[in-house]
Amino acid sequence: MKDVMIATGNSNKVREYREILEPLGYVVHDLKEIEHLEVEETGSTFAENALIKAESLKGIYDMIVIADDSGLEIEALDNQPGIHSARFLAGYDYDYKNRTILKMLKDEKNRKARFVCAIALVDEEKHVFEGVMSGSIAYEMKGDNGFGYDPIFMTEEYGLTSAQLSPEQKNAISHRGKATRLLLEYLKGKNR
Ligand code: ITT
Repeated sequence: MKDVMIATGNSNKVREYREILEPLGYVVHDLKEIEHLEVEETGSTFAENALIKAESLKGIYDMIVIADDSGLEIEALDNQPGIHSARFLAGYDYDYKNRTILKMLKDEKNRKARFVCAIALVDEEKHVFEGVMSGSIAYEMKGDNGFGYDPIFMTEEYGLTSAQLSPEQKNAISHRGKATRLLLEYLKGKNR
């Protein structure tokens, strides 16, 4: 049995990783209910920040450590909020954050946006797996599924916001789904 630590304070992420890793025979450990992983994300890319989170725990836990970093890049806003997605308008809820973005883009024709996810795995070796979901910023909020910026993100594949998709539909095209499938391929190769 191989032990894996998931370095995140986000319980949704822990659940998703459990679903993927336990069927492969991994014993999944997490940091329990801490609100936020107390690591300064000082990197300038998603990949750097995912590695910073994973490496911060590698010294403490003698097992494989996995962490990820993700966010929304909006072309007309210089790719912001980007790596600052979790901290953008800190203290406000996502209803307010999403309304604010819609206002910022009120007269903007270029609505191009993308979600990015980088998953870092630190063992004897280090690996980063990246996934991207391309789309655009909608003109109004729609849908109740998902979380975060999903209600304003119009997907290319469905012509619906990612908050209007079922979890399975979103997972099939999402940044996190794509990065996770790359991680899975790597782990399957290792276990062969
Ligand atoms: P940890 O750092 O502890 O893992 P976190 O929730 O802070 O947990 P991130 O630093 O990766 O996670 O922040 C990602 C932010 O990007 C998140 O707060 C959302 O606002 C946004 N985001 C990422 N993926 C998203 C998705 O699939 N749908 C909507 N918003 C998303």
